[in-house]
Amino acid sequence: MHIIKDRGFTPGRGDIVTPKAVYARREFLMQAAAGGAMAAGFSAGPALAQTAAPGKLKPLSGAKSAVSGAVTMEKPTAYADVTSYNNFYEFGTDKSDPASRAGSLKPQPWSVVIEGEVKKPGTWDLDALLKLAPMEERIYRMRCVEGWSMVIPWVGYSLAELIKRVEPTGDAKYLQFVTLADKAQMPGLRSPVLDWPYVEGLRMDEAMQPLAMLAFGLYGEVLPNQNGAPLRLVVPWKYGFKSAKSIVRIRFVDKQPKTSWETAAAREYGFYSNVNPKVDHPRWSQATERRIGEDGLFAKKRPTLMFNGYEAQVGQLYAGMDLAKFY
Ligand SMILES: Nc1nc2c(c(=O)[nH]1)N[C@H]1C(S)=C(S)[C@@H](COP(=O)(O)O)O[C@H]1N2
Ligand SMILES: [Mo]
Repeated sequence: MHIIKDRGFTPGRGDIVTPKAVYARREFLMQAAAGGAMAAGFSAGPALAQTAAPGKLKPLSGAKSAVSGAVTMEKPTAYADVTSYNNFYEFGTDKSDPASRAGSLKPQPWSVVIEGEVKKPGTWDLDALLKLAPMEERIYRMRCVEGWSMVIPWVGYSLAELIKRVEPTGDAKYLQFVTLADKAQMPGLRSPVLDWPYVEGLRMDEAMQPLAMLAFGLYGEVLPNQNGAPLRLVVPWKYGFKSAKSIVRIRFVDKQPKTSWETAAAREYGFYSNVNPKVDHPRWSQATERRIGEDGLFAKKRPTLMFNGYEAQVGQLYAGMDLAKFY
């Protein structure tokens, strides 16, 4: 966890538990699948899954994305780890809470309200959102501000697809994402650890960058509740807390919107929250990270990459900005 208000809790190494070794590792089939298709003389077909579906939830497949930087060749983190080591404070602050408690989340029926500075405000049903653009599988590195990382095969499409369809006005400079806050479904709301609902934001040009994604699934299936069903944001060049789960409302606004983590501790969690190994968190270094699944006794830490390795794609968005000031 990041912090617990007023209790001086220091996050970091201590709360990183070793993922249970008993979990079977899922085979990473990308090379095999791609190689096999290539050998058989097929071009990469649209339905060619890059990862094996675990067979737990409704299938949701996506074609390999052509967006620059959208498919890392790094090995995806095991499905068991992706779905059991989570931050989703609406269900509690322990890493295991979302997996054990998010069964009470009802991901359908679901709708998302679009409001503010757009020519086409309105309410989108989940079904309409699922059909809005072709689904893609994108394999992103994800870096939590706490110092751990994963590689996750998401299914979804660029947030820009939705933005274009609702036609932002000239005054739309930022987006605010509002997530579900329902005490009946979310036991963690009883604790005032954050200002509910959990809110996040992006600048318009960040939101339009094709890597910024609306995700509806992972590992070829719909999102497990603990990962933010039925839809969430995924912004791979920013710390994980920007990737808001279980979104119910998107506001187009003219001023930089408030975010839950900035409200909780502005000095520690800025609006931008770009992954940056040179800008330390006030209470710990951000220079290295622990890849979940590699944290055995002799596992080396990995160096954290500028913009989480997406500098070629997103660096220009921040040209001329002092990244120590706009952290
Ligand atoms: N609504 C909501 N979204 C959230 C969070 C949260 O507590 N509530 N935690 C964030 C943090 S800190 C991280 S690291 C990622 C974790 O996503 P994952 O559990 O799917 O890996 O979700 C982010 N999105
Ligand atoms: Mo995080």
